[in-house]
Amino acid sequence: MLWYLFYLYLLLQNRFLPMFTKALLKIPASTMVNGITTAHLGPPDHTLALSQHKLYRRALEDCDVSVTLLEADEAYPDSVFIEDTAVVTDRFAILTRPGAPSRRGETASVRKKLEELFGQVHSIEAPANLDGGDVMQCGTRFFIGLSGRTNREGVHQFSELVKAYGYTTVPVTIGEMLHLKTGVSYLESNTLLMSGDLEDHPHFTDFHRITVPPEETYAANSLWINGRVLVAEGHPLTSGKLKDAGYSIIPVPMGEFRKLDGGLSCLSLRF
Ligand code: CIR
Repeated sequence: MLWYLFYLYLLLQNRFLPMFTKALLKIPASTMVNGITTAHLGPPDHTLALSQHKLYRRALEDCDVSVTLLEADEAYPDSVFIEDTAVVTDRFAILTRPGAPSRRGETASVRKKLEELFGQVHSIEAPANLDGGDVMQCGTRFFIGLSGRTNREGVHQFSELVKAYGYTTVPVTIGEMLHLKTGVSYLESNTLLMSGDLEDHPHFTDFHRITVPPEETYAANSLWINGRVLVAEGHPLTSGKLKDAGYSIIPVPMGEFRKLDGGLSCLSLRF
């Protein structure tokens, strides 16, 4: 009897997992060498970035996601990090107002594509700032990092927009990190992958938490897609922990994007 209930629980849990069918990516611009960075890892190599981007795209396709590629936006060195320009679900699209002034114009080409796909597109307006990298969706709840890029007005405008669709929001004050998702990723099934400094954050204690070791904090930004997890290549301890927890892993080389503080999730919008 107990086994039957457990089996039913697993079936129901899988039944309610989201299915991502589409993703938007933007080709890295050759101007990416001038992107914003605090990493001290040297300038990225554009040619290598292009090939890493292709592998990222292939990893998404291997997870049954149909990828649309937007043209490189040479006027915007950081434009490959498309996640920061919008928050998209299967029901709605919200164009952000990126916190870094040099990135604000990146939204124009994304708006065009989202309007084609969704018809209506909402947007965050000044004086609000909000970066998609600060927005972590967990079912019908959005955790939103209050960071150097996302301000309280951004959280407020976003909350009002999503309320109309039945979603709630939880603002999260983060420390020195660039974005909330720099340090934490939702792996569905009430499970978070996170860096040690967020582990005891009061907002996250109800989740099952998998922590990345201190020498692999970059891997805290990983990406759950349709039952598999994309993890930045070169993080064996994190990959091992995820495998032990039952996840199937796809390693993706991220070296050139890391040089610009970019994590795995920031290279795509998924819905
Ligand atoms: C920036 O500083 O805006 C870019 N160089 C990196 C953005 C990374 N975005 C993300 O992780 N969501």
